[in-house]
Amino acid sequence: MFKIILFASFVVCIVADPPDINEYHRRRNTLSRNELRLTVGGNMTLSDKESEVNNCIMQLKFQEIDYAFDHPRYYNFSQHYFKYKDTMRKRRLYQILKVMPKGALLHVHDMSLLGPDYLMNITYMQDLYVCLYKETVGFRFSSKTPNAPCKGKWQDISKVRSSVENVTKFDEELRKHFTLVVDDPDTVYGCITDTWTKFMDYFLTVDPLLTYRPVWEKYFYDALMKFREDNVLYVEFRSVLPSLYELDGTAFDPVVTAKAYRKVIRKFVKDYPDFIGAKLIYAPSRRVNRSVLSTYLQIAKDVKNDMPDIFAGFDLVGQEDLGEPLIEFAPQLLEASESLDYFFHAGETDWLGTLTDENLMDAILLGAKRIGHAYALAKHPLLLEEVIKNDIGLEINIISNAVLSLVRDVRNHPLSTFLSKGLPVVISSDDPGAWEAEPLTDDFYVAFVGAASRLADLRLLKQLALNSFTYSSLEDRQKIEALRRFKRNWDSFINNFKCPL
Ligand SMILES: *[C@@H]1O[C@H](CO)[C@@H](O)[C@H](O)[C@H]1NC(C)=O
Ligand SMILES: *[C@@H]1O[C@H](CO)[C@@H](O)[C@H](O)[C@H]1NC(C)=O
Ligand SMILES: *[C@@H]1O[C@H](CO)[C@@H](O)[C@H](O)[C@H]1NC(C)=O
Ligand SMILES: *[C@@H]1O[C@H](CO)[C@@H](O)[C@H](O)[C@H]1NC(C)=O
Ligand SMILES: CC(=O)N[C@H]1CO[C@H](CO)[C@@H](O)[C@@H]1O
Ligand SMILES: [Zn+2]
Repeated sequence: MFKIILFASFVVCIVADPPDINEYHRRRNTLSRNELRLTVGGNMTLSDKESEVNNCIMQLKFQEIDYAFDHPRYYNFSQHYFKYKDTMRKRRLYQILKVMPKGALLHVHDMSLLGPDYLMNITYMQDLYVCLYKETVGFRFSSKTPNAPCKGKWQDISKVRSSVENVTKFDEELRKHFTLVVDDPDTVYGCITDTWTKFMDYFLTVDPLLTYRPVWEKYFYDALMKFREDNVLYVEFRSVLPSLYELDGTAFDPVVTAKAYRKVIRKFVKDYPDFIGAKLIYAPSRRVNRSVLSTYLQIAKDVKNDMPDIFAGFDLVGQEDLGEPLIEFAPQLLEASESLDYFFHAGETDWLGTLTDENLMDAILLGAKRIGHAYALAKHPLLLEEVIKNDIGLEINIISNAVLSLVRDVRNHPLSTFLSKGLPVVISSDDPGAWEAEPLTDDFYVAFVGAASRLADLRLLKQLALNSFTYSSLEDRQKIEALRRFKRNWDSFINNFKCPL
């Protein structure tokens, strides 16, 4: 190992052997293999047929990434999502992910499931009144002029349309209220406040359009249809359970909204027996005080007692930096944790060391089954350990985080780290309708090509789909059935695969 060199002056030196390059390569290979095995899906074995499909997918993925590596100027994922979403959908790899079974969608919100074109169609329904005032627009379905507040005056929208000079132009302006997508996102959305202000305006505008009871039911049915077409098998959606209303002004309480969901889910599963179904996470606003929170918790318990088959659990929503932190409600939430499962939004922030950031700690201590976003988690080594120890699913919504101004270049999204460490990740889409994304394929594509390792392959995609069932709130026997159906769809995807190369 060591040579003793005697010099003429009898000074003794000890010199290390030159390292053996073969040994060096062995160690290097071990490191690289072990690291890959740690990643999500990294320990999975593919069948021969799956390996063939994988070779094709990886050739397409390498083409895209290696081209971008050589031409960073044209790297789409360092642009705003609005700039590349349409060209992305033409990629051959995207088309493959579109037809690939992707499992369950576990994080989406009630009023942003479908896009602006769907909402535009609703504005052509009968009995709809519109309140136009300066830049704002309000809606209300009613059998007579509504008495809801309006700074301008309520008008029958069909009469407005027949009186305007140019209906195309009128509709174009109206449509802008139903989407965050703009041509120049970098100027319009200068900072997170601009984005969230527009996002909140979106919800205020669409709320009265969607909460008309017949529309609410049809909207959800059509959303399930769109999810199914995107090769999603099961959905857990969050709802504020808004009060639904009828043409004569009758308003209902939140339990009626939950019942409407149950009715639609039952009908949809009957019409499409290959679909597993959907469950509700009751997720009202976090911008409330403790007494209002108590009523929310009571509603959650009532809905759970009444409809245990569709009720998954409880969460709070709204811009985390502005709402109340979970610690404000800790005593109440701790008490209710006996009877409710939690799926808290937490750590959807860039502000390390703030109360928002600490929501992660409270979500974990309150026993959350999954965490929504967990964007800030990588910065907390002990919380990371807790997530692994308690096997808490992380609902990652990468496009949402990019659109809502947390990250610009998706290569810098913490999902890269989460995947490398093999954390319990599921991919979801948050509010796909509000930014005109497909229910799940867009997020899968951006995660796979933009955030995951260049080397991550079909095993990652399959593990992500499997994770979506593992971390769902399906009961054990339902999970077994869901996995059986997923396997059937997956095998058929693999067996019918035709490589476009
Ligand atoms: C691979 O990892 C997953 C998730 O960490 C685990 O559930 C599974 O049992 C592992 N599979 C093998 C073959 O080791
Ligand atoms: C809107 O309605 C038209 C006409 O009925 C229909 O063809 C179109 O598919 C609808 N668009 C959406 C997004 O539902
Ligand atoms: C109506 O508005 C649309 C969209 O702004 C425009 O393209 C079209 O030329 C207008 N039509 C007329 C007749 O002015
Ligand atoms: C809590 O908020 C509600 C609704 O804003 C309000 O009516 C109530 O007075 C508040 N309660 C307390 C104790 O501040
Ligand atoms: C690699 C890749 O997908 N590049 C595309 C990025 O977007 C532009 C248009 O904005 C396309 O022309 C490129 O092909
Ligand atoms: Zn969300």
